[in-house]
Amino acid sequence: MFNFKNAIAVLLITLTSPFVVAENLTIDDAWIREAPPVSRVQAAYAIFKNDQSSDIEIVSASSSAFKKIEFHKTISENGLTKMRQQASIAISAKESAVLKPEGMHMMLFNPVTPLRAGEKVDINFKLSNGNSMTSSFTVKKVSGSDHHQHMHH
Ligand SMILES: [Cu+2]
Repeated sequence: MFNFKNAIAVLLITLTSPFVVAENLTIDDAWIREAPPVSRVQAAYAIFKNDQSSDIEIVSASSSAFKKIEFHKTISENGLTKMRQQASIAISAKESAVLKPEGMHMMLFNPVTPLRAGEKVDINFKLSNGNSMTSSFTVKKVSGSDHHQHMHH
């Protein structure tokens, strides 16, 4: 017998959104910069939007496609551009944390296989409250110089 209630439940599960929501955190515009096959490090960016009335802290990130993921901040010091590792990404209540080139970013170390533009990679985030969430990142080719190529030796 056709069960209308179950049919709606299945439909809702099937309708996946382009971004992932956990609690009141939204991850949007998630992408990884395509790197040359010889590269052992590449950068990832995303917009983390906190819609709740309390702060959210992302304490770690991991992916089966990379050996290690770190949070970095690009800073200018004595005229030199440097990267500093950050312990976490903090997103204030009702605010967004924007990870973008030349700013906060994720550093992805030692890809298991070279990733080409158009491929998708899941990255899992652990929050300070013990919860975690996963978001799909799309590899994109970006023309122009990539300072990461000579920053991590
Ligand atoms: Cu970096």
